[in-house]
Amino acid sequence: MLIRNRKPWDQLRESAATPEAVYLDRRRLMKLAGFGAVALIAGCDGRDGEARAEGEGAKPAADPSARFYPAKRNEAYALDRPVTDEQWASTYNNFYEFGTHKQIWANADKLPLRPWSVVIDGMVAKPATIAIDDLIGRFALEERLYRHRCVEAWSMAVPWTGFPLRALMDAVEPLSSAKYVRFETFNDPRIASGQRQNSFYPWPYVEGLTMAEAANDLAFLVTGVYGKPAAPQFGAPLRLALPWKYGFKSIKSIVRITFTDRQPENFWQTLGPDEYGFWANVNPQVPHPRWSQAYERVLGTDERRPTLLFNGYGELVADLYKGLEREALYM
Ligand SMILES: Nc1nc2c(c(=O)[nH]1)N[C@H]1C(S)=C(S)[C@@H](COP(=O)(O)O)O[C@H]1N2
Ligand SMILES: [Mo]
Repeated sequence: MLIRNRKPWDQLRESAATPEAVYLDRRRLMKLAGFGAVALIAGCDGRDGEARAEGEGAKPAADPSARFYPAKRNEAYALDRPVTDEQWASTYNNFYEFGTHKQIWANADKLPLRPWSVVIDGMVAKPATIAIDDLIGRFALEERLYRHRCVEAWSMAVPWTGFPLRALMDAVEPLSSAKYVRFETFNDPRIASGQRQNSFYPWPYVEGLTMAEAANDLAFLVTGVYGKPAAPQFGAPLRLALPWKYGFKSIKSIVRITFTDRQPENFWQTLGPDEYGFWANVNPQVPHPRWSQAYERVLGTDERRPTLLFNGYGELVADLYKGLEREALYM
């Protein structure tokens, strides 16, 4: 990533301002969204009242989705290495909204996770604005052990909880004109210290996938990790996990999912087009312009491991890239 000096003021405490720009209340959401669409995907099962009550207090007592954890593990996704120690994975993070260093977990704790809603729009038959707890309640959660390979050449192995992105796509019915899915993170400099300090970055953080990539079995929407609701630094309350791609594709704290016919230009591509591209599939043989990708440092250990093509998931994803050999598939 772009290397910046860490400044003492990176550590300044946040104000506790209410982020109205991102978190609309449920009543307004029902008015804004097509009511039918919301009812159709989200249902009205009474859980929403619970979420609202939690959201109105200064500090929510408990995560309203806690009862869904731990979810049953899907054994189809096996690891070739131990799961990374939770302490390491939750204190060594990339989340530029909260700073350019790895110790952003304390800053990220300022992110209010409720109320939270996700807008689904663009080329889709059933656009909707969905409260996060309605979304979580709508899909069967499962646990998957996935490897994660950051473009900076460190890696981890994590027990994510969530549901396949394809399940969401099936529910909202993208139109045949849609060629890509675009994901967007919240943008609120009052909450996110990194968005204040690096105001010249192209916020909000954006990522994108082709429809075929999004529909692949591996593409996973994450709500929890280590058998419980995800902490903010992991990208709560909703993030992607795309284990065959460099970590920057796995966008955190999603507020909008848009179906489009135009290839989304992602955050890192906008910042450094010579170093980061759209596809970003893991490949040990294609170096980053400033470092090798042949090996990875395994987080929480002294181990240096050879990196695998598609991060070891080639059997499941290599077919997605047939005929695209001329594209910059590995940056
Ligand atoms: N919104 C947002 N999503 C993001 C990032 C970010 O800075 N902002 N960093 C990415 C990068 S570079 C990596 S490696 C992973 C890190 O996930 P982790 O902190 O859970 O390990 O999140 C990705 N998703
Ligand atoms: Mo990364």
